[in-house]
Formats: sequence, structure tokens, C-alpha cells
Amino acid sequence: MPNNLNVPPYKIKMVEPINLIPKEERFSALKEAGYNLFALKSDQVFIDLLTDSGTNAMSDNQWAGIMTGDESYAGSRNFYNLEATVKDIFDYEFTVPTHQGRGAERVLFPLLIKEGNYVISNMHFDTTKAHVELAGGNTKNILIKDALKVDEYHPFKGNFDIKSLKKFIKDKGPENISMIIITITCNSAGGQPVSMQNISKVSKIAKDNNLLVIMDAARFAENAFFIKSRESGYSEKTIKEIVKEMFSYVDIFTMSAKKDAIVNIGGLIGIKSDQKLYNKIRSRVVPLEGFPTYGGLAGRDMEAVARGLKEGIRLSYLKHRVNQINLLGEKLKNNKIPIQYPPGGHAVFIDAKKLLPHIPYNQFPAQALANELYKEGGIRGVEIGSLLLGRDPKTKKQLKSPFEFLRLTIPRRVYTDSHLNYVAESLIKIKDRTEEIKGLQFTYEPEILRHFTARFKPID
Ligand code: PM9
Repeated sequence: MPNNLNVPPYKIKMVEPINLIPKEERFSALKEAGYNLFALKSDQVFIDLLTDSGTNAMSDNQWAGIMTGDESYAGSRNFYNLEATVKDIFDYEFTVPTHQGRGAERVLFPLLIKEGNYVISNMHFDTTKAHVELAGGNTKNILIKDALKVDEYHPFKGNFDIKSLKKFIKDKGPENISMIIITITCNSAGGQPVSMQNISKVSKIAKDNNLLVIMDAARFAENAFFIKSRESGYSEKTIKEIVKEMFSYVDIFTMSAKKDAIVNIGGLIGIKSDQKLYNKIRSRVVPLEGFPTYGGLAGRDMEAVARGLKEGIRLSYLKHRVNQINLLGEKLKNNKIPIQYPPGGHAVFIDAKKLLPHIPYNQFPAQALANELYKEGGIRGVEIGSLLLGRDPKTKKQLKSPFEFLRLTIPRRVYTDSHLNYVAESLIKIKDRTEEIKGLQFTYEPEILRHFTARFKPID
């Protein structure tokens, strides 16, 4: 197949109608939502790029699996299939299902984090940061500086800055650090991958300092695809071989299965071999999520996750997915809309700092741009910047994010290239009137994970 043709390796068997409501209705819907797109009704949205989390289209094979759901309270056969799948793909001995990724974090983190200690990551995602802080820890992001050069190509912008990592551990003392979390792909930096070399270096530094490393594995398959296509020595390896190697360097993973396992709900904790830790997790999961062989999921959901994990590592699927996002990114870039370059594995991240230089970080330029895009085209994106980052837990001062991104997140197997062309055309229309866009101030600001339920008004 010629390289410029991005033909999906699937055909469409079922459709869901979508509708673009008139412009005046979009304006009033936005006002009623307090200028927070999370508060819109989905029927008010035409193309929903809020998230790739749980918004995926399952295959006929996954739906067939749903019919084989064994809803026994204990010992469901779908759990054993899921456990065997995790063993097969990741080489991990123990699996604990959870209702989604944050469920895994809530069960695991308090077992590993000491009060007042640091947890280091390339960049914590919002729920991960919240659960580190709820467990009494402090978060520290140590991402490479190249990730900040938004318009310059770098193959692995999700990498840790190895020198700074070593220095931080030395300065603080390993006894004051509870663990290192490798987020693959690095969502908040633009869905950017971490190289195999970087994963192995982080793991070596951790071992030298007797520190635990865990993988935040939501987009593990997309990360593996980038390693195959960009890192020397991996082009001939299968995605499964690459995944096995990536996970051999760490001891535990938490996973939101709602991303690369291509399902609508589900999460996992994987433990390589530590039986004692597994036993502790099993005890803790019961009061928080459910019995260890279902962990908050129905049997049918576990079957969909097991089958989705296998589909999510197919090369033809990954090639099409990443290429679809790349086509959108390239079209925006060619039309002088600044993006985190190269585009990520699950989304295109528009640089609102550059596009709206008149709006300061504490008036949330990317949120203002997201609202404008909704008004223009009924498209719902999401802010990944200072609004998402929040306030310093101690001083309560608004933190300044290194990025102010509007994330256009592409659900898996849901939209065609023509939907994405419409998205690009809508942004191109906005580009010439960006100076009219106003910043935002809170009218309601909740304390934890505020961006989900906050309300705003535009600043005159
Ligand atoms: N990520 C996302 O849209 C969903 C929540 S915000 C609309 O990107 C990582 C890297 C994530 C993530 C969720 C979670 C939590 C952990 N790590 O949403 O609880 O990107 O399944 O996973 C979202 P759950």
C-alpha cells in the first residue's frame, strides 16, 4: 500500500448518528456549562475529542467476548483469561483488575508512598498526581528540556532528563524518594514516547539507588510503536517483543485499560513477581474495588479488556492510528497552527501559548481556545496546561505549566479522516481572529481535580 494512503485495517459495521447544533445554541450551551466543556451534554457536541479514554469503538470480536461474560462473584473464567493475556503480553505473574486507571492508583500508591516523600515521573498525569498527593507524597517531574521546544522535532520527547534525575536523587537522598513512575506515552507533554534506552537507564539508576520503578502504562502499545519506528535496533522486532522488553525494566504497572486496550471501562495492576506485594494489593483491593478476581469490573468487561489488549498491539492497527493523528498534525502545522511536534500517539496538542500570546497562563489560554473551537465547529477538545496542573498543595498559588496545550484527542477506531479534516478546517478559521479570544476567570473552583467541575467567565 502506498505510504500516503492511510487505509484503516477495519470496516464499519455499526454507526452512531452525530449532529451539529446551530451556532446560537452552541453559544448558549457553552455559557450554561460555565465555559467548561466537561459540563456539556454529549448531544451538544458534534465531534468529541475530549479524550481517547473509554471512547473507543470495540471490535466484533470484543462484543462477541462480552456475550461470554462469566459473572461469578469469585473465580470468573474471564479473569483467568485476562491474567493469561497479561502473562503472555507483558510477562507479569500477577494481575489485579480495577474499574479504571485511577482505581489502580488508589489501591497501589498508599502501599508504596511514604508520607512527605517524593515521587518522580517524566510528567505525572492529573489523576496520578492527585493520588500521589492523597497518599501524602510530593510530585516531581523530570522531563527532557527538548520537550519544551514545542516546534522542534525530537523522536522521544517523553524521555526523562537523566542528568537531572541523578542530581535530584542525590540532592534529596534516595530515602526521601518513594518511587519513580514512567508514564508511557507521556500524556501531559503531548502524548510523546519514551525510548527503550531511556526506560533502561531510568531503571538502572533506580536499581543503583534501591528505588522502585512503576510504569503508568495507559498507552503502552503506542509507545512500543514509536520505539519500533524511531529507535535504532527495533525496526525488525514485533510490537509484542518490544512491549516485553519495556516491561522487563520495571517491577509493577498501573494501567487505564480505557486507552490502548480499546475498551470503554477497565484498569489493571500488574506485578512482575513480588508475591508479598501482590498479597497486600489483593487485601486492599477488596474494600476499595471488589473481590480480586473482578476488581470493580463485570466478567464481560474483563473479557473485552483481554481481547482488546491483543488487538491493541497489532501492527496494522497501530500504524493506521498513529498515522491518522500525524495527518491531522501535519495539516495544522502546514497551516501555521503551532503544535507539539511531532504529533503524539493519541492526540494533537496545539500550542495555545504561542497562538494566544495575549492570554497569560493564569487566564488559561488553552481553555479559551477550546471554547472558541466548540463555538466554531461543535468540536470538544480539552485543556492540558495550567488549569489542569492546579495550585501548589501547600501555598495554594496557581502553578505555571511549562505547556499550555489544547489537546485534540482521537478516540480509537471512531472518526474517519474526513471528520479530522473538518476539525482542521475549523481551527484554520479561528486562526485569523485569535486576538478576539478572551481569557477566563473562575466563578467556582473545587479543590481536587478542579478542571472537571470548575466554572468560569470570560474576562473583559
Ligand atoms: N487519562 C485522558 O483523557 C482520562 C481522564 S481526563 C479526561 O488522558 C494516564 C497517563 C492517563 C490517565 C487518564 C490515567 C487515569 C492515568 N494515567 O481515566 O482513571 O492519561 O482510567 O486513568 C485521561 P483513568
